[in-house]
Amino acid sequence: MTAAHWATAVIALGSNLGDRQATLEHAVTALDALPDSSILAVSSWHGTVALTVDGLDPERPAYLNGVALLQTRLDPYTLLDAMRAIEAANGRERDERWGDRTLDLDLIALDALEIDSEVLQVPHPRAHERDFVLAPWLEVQPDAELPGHGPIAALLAGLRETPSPEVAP
Ligand code: A4P
Ligand code: MG
Repeated sequence: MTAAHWATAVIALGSNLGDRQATLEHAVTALDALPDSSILAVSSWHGTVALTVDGLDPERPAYLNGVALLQTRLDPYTLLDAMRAIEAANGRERDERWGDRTLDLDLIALDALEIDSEVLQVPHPRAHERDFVLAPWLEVQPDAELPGHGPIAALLAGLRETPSPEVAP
């Protein structure tokens, strides 16, 4: 379904299996090809240590993470379905929570919209505490605010008082 107004979706991309950069670039191309949608900006790819339910785990394959801004008229649920289809087309299998994956696409924010339903929470409930989301987002939208949490520059600065390791891409 198409909403009446254009909005800017902040989409976080992550991969820690296979040819990570090629997968992320395919995903950006696929997002740009969605109906009523076009990519406005894409961050660089950041090498990051895998965060698991037990904490940061340097023994797991490292991630490449980035953020894309997508101008879209799709409603949030249609966009989520499309993102899940792109994950599936790129070999995503779901088993373990926060497990290794070829592609993860998370909807971080959609303008100032707030949604808290069973299948979709926007803003993404863990984005404010994630260096691997905030750092690439800051590159493409330095003045951005995360609804409910404030400017992302301040959130990232706060996290970096207790730094998490980055690894080479
Ligand atoms: N869902 C609800 N809200 C959203 C949203 N805003 N965006 C639902 C996307 N999905 C949303 O996600 C589980 C369910 O969340 C979906 O069915 C959707 O309806 P999933 O992608 O199947 O599973 P997941 O990604 O394993 O779970 P989750 O809880 O979304 O994980 P996160 O929080 O995305 O974390 N370490 C590094 N270094 N880099 C990473 O990118 N990513 C994760 C995944 C863990 N560790 C990481 C990274
Ligand atoms: Mg996810």
